[in-house]
Amino acid sequence: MDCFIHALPKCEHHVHLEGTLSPAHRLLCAQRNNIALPNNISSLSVLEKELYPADYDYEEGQDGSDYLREFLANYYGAMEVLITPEDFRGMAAEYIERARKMNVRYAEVFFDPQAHTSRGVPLETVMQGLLQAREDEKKLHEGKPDYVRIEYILCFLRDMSADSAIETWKAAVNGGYLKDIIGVGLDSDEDGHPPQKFDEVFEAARKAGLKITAHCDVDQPGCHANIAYVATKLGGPRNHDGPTELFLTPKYDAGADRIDHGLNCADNPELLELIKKSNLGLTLCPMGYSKHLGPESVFRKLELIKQTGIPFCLNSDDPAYMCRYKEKVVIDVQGKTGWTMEEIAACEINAIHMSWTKDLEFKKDF
Ligand code: ES4
Ligand code: ZN
Repeated sequence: MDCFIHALPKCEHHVHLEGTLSPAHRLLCAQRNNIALPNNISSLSVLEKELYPADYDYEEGQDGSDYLREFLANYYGAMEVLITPEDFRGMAAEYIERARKMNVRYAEVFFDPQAHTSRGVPLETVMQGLLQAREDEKKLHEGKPDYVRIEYILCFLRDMSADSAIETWKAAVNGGYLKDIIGVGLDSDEDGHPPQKFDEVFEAARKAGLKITAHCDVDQPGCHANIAYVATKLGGPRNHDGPTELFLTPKYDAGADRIDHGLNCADNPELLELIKKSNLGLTLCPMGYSKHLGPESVFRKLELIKQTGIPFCLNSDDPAYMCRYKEKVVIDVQGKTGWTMEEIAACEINAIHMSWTKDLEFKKDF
């Protein structure tokens, strides 16, 4: 089974590029930029042990109330070493290399510009690095069987202001970067920051022809209402870009084009019905929730969603922190569920249908 999962051509639609910042690259950037790591750590093994605890114990559920906030503090803290285009390029290149080794053939990757602009790192620096990594991959591998196609999704940080999101959007427009991204997303701390707060910026993105998605995290207050809003309203009226039988096309009266996470819809039959009617897919990250929700609850919800026929795919979220890149996520989900090869392959077929690229050629690789 593990060999089958390894060889299976895979897609990933829910991975935060900054969540792939490895201890090794973090140390390299810290040294290059003369930035001291917490506790003046200067050895890779100590950094791994102290700041990337491998205690991601999926067997034991634990109180998750502060889980996300604690995780986000680590996640944003680690980014202080990312200063130059080369730092961003290296981070993206490392993810692409890992994707290649796992037979991930296509990924739509989130990035968080405000996590950098708020530290004084301009959007141009971030984009230069990300785009260079993608260019390098194209130059060296396009046309070969191990080519990793990458699209970028620009995320707004929901715990920053709506004005800051608009400012970020304008910087992307003025920098000429809309052609370089496939969509926009919404991440960070959901508590007290419902999607409605970002109506204006999502409507602008939809009018510009970009795809739209938003995190509806797990066990966040208001998550059911947020899922309903994202599924029906986010972004305003949809562009009629025409259904094809090759891609999952949300209904024209749906809101977003996908939902990130959304696992808790399993607790609400009306919400399940709504998502099914809207023809939306969920980008689930089951191994990422197991730590705080407990595997029993996560896999019960996952099986329930599967039974409804709502399309979903399996993703890593923040693999450097959650100790599992895509291949290991699929292996562990299979281990927990006992799904057959056909059922595992069906998740990857869903992922193809849920993908946003207009490049139909990539389907040939699958
Ligand atoms: C995230 Cl797990 C999670 N939730 C919300 N926002 C995020 N950004 C990166 N990882
Ligand atoms: Zn996420």
